[in-house]
Amino acid sequence: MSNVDQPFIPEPALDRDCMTLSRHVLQQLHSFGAEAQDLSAIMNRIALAAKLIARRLTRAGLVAGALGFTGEMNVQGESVKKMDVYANDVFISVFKQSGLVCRLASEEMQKPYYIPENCPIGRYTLLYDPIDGSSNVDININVGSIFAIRQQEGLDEDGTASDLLQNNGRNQIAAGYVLYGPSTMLVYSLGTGVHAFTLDPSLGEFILSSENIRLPDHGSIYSVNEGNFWQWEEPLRDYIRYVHRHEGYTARYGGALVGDIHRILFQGGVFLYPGTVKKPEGKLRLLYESAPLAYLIEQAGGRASTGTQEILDVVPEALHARSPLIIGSKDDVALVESFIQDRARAVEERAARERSRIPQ
Ligand code: FBP
Repeated sequence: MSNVDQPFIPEPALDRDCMTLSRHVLQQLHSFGAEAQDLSAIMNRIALAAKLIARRLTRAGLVAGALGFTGEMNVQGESVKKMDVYANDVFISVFKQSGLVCRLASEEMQKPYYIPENCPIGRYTLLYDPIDGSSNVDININVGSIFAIRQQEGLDEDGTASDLLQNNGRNQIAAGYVLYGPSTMLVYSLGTGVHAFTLDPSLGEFILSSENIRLPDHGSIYSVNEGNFWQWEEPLRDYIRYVHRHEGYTARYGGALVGDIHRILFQGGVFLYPGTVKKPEGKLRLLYESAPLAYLIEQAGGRASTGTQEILDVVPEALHARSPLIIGSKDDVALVESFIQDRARAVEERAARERSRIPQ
């Protein structure tokens, strides 16, 4: 009796263990065509970068020169960690000889990096933050990597990446992050839902662990560095006073955006990195921190805002442009925004009253 007569029903564990990232991408795209194969291959290279960085992080305390500062400052004006440089080089190395990604832009590089052998055949740009939460690296607390894939428009011969400054975050064709925590997880979206994979070290493969993740409309968690309280505009202070005075709120802040967003993705709530009086644009970088995470969270039913505009509608003014970020469950983001709108309305009403007092 041949096997065509008996449908092949693999045991559940086997079927699960075969749902690798590259297979899931093809399944999501319902295609084995060239574009789908390219995106599947790109995601597979990002997975390799994540494995290499995870290996380095898990043994960092035993590897000479893995921890500490390089003594350099990066384009953000921040002291560079050795792990930042290692991780940045890993992302470049995994795309060499791929014919996939022509240009890489990262938090650690002033200008984009071009892989000549991939250009112009490689039609994609990778934007990434190689190590998110660098301040956690040397004390063994979780960190992450953040990535977004965009179509490269034009040849960008002058190397200014001007095409990236003409479009908003809705131009991303895929985005995600890697969380280097007790287990290493990769969470991504191609615009068809948000899916999480867990690295199985015994297989060396990222295996699907949660599919079509949806975050609740409201969560009890608020995540913000309250140490900046006196640097914020009044509406944000009003919001924090509100959650301090109301039952049902709990503070969680890990010092690494990826870790805080991962918690909110699974439990709901809101993360805030507002602008300050001195730096109204805030700290976080739009193209490789805020926009990729906004893409994910919107796909999971949440929202991401600057306070007055959807993050995905913001067109960057520069490669390393920053933006205030309020992200998470949609009711909680709306609550924060309401304090900003109330304050703006009060200011406007006061101005109108002033104007009405001036004899015409
Ligand atoms: P890096 O990508 O350079 O680590 O910066 C971003 C970040 O570390 C976020 O991960 C985190 O949410 C935030 O900065 C922490 O900033 P602060 O120490 O000001 O609270």
